[in-house]
Amino acid sequence: MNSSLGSEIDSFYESAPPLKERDSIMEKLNEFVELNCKGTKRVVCVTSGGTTVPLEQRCVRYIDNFSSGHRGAASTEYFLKAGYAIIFLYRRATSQPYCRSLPDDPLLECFEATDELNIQVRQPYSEAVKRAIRDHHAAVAGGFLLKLPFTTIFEYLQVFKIAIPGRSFLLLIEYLVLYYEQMLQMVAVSLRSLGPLAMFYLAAAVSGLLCSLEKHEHKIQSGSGPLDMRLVQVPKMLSVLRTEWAPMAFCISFKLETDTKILLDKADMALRKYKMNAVVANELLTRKEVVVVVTDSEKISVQRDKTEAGSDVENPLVKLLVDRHSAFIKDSNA
Ligand code: PAZ
Repeated sequence: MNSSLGSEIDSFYESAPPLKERDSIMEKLNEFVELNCKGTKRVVCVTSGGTTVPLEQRCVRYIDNFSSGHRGAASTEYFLKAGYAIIFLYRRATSQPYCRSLPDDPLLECFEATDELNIQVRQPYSEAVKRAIRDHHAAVAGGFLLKLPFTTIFEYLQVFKIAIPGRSFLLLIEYLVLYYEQMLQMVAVSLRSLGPLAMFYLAAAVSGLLCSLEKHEHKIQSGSGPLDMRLVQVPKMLSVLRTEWAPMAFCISFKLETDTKILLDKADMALRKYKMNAVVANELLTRKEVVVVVTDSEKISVQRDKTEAGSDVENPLVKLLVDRHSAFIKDSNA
């Protein structure tokens, strides 16, 4: 990592508010790692939803992002089906695995009281609710699905930094590395050997811009005339992920554009710049129908199967990436 990027990242983490619930997140991660990071079990970290950018330190208002979290939630289900253990790093109140077929407005629509004590699922929803409960509980109770929520860009990057399985994944908070190595020696060994078995599937729409917080501690007053706001760039963590945190993992990032003319070029640039194994290119309006997987030698168009009711593009996308991950693991072990 070049030193100017290093100091940018240092000052980013220094200016970030401390992550709440760090200890309980660490505890959950430790349990997950102990259970899953052994043998040939594959682990994928799926990021999902958009990050917010607070405008004030004591935040009343924030800039948000359109992402619904559908991509991350649907993909998580398919990765679980393919035998992966998942760290699902998601924006609070966005789509959740196994809940996509349930109404969210309001969820109570699904239920009715039969008498004072009993509640039952209404007929039209009964199959969907049963399936959602069964599959979700099996994944969580089996320890294959660890859900970690975030809202702000700060939380996202801090949890992300902790969540990354890799020997040198914590650049800045060394005590956490020590914590891992001392407390869970077995986990550290298995993390080291996890290498290519780990995948990163970075579907979250992470804000690239950040409000310079030193300016506004308190609520911005709307009566004080037009507001000049300075948005600074968030340091690009993708290159650090690739070079420092998880150099041996299989890394997939996403590129969203609204202008189709620049989409593939931008995906190509990201692929090379951040040394990703693949970049999934998608356009805002058609993102649920088609994506293009860009690798160093191919551009593969992946489409939703329109002949199948309820189908989605994440199903063939995850199948393709699981195949590519298998080939990557084979090559890395050769
Ligand atoms: O969350 P969603 O299903 O509504 O949308 C998915 C997506 C468009 C956010 C994702 O596919 C993506 O492109 N994420 C990266 C966005 C970016 O920062 O370019």
